[in-house]
Amino acid sequence: MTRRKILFVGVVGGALLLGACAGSSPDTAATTPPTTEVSQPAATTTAPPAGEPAQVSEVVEVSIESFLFGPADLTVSVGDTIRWTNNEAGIPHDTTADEGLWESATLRPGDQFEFTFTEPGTYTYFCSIHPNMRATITVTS
Ligand SMILES: [Cu+2]
Repeated sequence: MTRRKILFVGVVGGALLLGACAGSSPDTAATTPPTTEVSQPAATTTAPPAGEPAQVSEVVEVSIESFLFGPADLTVSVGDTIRWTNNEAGIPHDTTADEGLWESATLRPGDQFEFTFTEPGTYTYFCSIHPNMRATITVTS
C-alpha cells in the first residue's frame, strides 16, 4: 500500500516535471516577440508629436473700430482662428461672411467672436449693421 502511494506520487511528479519542461520553451519564445513589439509602438508614438509642431494654429486678432475692420486684408493659414473684437465705444458691430460661412451675433463694445478656418480660400465679410464695413481674409493651405 505504502509503496503504491509513492509510485503514484512519482508518476505525477514526473508528469509535472515534463509539463514544466514542455512549457518552458514556448514561454521563452513568447517572451521574445513582445520585446520587439514594445519598441515598435514607442517609435510610432514618437512620430505624431514630431508632426504636430509643424502645424501650430494661431489666433489672429482683428480689431473693429472707427467703422473699420483692422487689418482689412489678412492672410492666415488653414487651422488658424480669427478673433474679432469690437473696440469701438458705444457702437455695436458684427462680422458676417458674404458666403454665409460665419455670422456673429451683434458684438457690443468689448465683445469678441472667433472663427476657425478649415478650408483654403478667399473670404470676404462685412458688418451687417454697417454694410459698407468690408474686409477680406485669405486662407492658405
Ligand atoms: Cu458695424
